[in-house]
Amino acid sequence: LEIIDELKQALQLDDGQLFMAYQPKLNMNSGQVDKVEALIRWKRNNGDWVSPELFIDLAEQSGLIVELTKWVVRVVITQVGVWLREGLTMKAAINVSAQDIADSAFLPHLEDMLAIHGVPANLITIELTERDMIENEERGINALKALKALGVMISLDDYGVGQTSLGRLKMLPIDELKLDKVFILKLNESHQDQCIVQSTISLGHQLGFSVVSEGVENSESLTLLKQMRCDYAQGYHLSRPLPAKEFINWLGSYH
Ligand code: G
Ligand code: G
Ligand code: MN
Ligand code: NA
Repeated sequence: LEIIDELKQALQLDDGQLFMAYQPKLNMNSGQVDKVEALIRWKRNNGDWVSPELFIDLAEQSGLIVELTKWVVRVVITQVGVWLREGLTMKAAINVSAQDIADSAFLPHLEDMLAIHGVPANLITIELTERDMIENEERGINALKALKALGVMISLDDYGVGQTSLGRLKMLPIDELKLDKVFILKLNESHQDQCIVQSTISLGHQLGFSVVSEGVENSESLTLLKQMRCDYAQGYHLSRPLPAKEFINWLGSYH
């Protein structure tokens, strides 16, 4: 079987081969982990792992991404609802593609899931890369505005490595800039990265955006980001993406 057919089958079976991992995002203003990024994982029944880089790309090429993202939205909102009823208010960010935003069924599905699981829209962030935001401009921007009107937050993922001009940046209906990890991985060692990150945080704040750094791998970088007034930090220094139960264990021992 082709990988893409196996993926389709895994989605239909929903037998645990596909699951979501949750990576903590530290709110640097409060010092609390109040948010996660949800990242899909696939462990085939034969024990092999398939990289999301590979199968997300294949899913985008084949159009299966629309169905996959619907599954992701359902699973993540269900989880956030379960946590809420257990007394834990945890925000979650979901990665989506240009095709999802263009799909007229995406917003109603999201709205349904929020209603069914009693999850306030402001607990959910939609992450889109620059490339995904730029695809089908006008229509995409209108769809993002409709999502924003629902109350979900919009984040521009992998910021700084794509083609978003500053002129476009001010036009996009976003709430958050997520600095690409290439600027963060060696932040502690690189004067240039420090200049870029500090400037982007200032720019983001002056445009009214929250700024997130991903790829924080050491405590020196975390300290620098705090000094630079970055709003959220995410990376292996805090935790790798973890299955829900492991994330909750991690959270219990984090302080
Ligand atoms: O998680 P890493 O965890 O290796 O993810 C690799 C790539 O796959 C990243 O670019 C990430 O945005 C993307 N990705 C991970 N999970 C999802 C998902 O649920 N949906 C989409 N569209 N992309 C995802
Ligand atoms: O959606 P996005 O492309 O931003 O996905 C984030 C990717 O970065 C995922 O593949 C995730 O597993 C990975 N990641 C998260 N934290 C770190 C980190 O500290 N270092 C590195 N190298 N990768 C990270
Ligand atoms: Mn992301
Ligand atoms: Na990304």
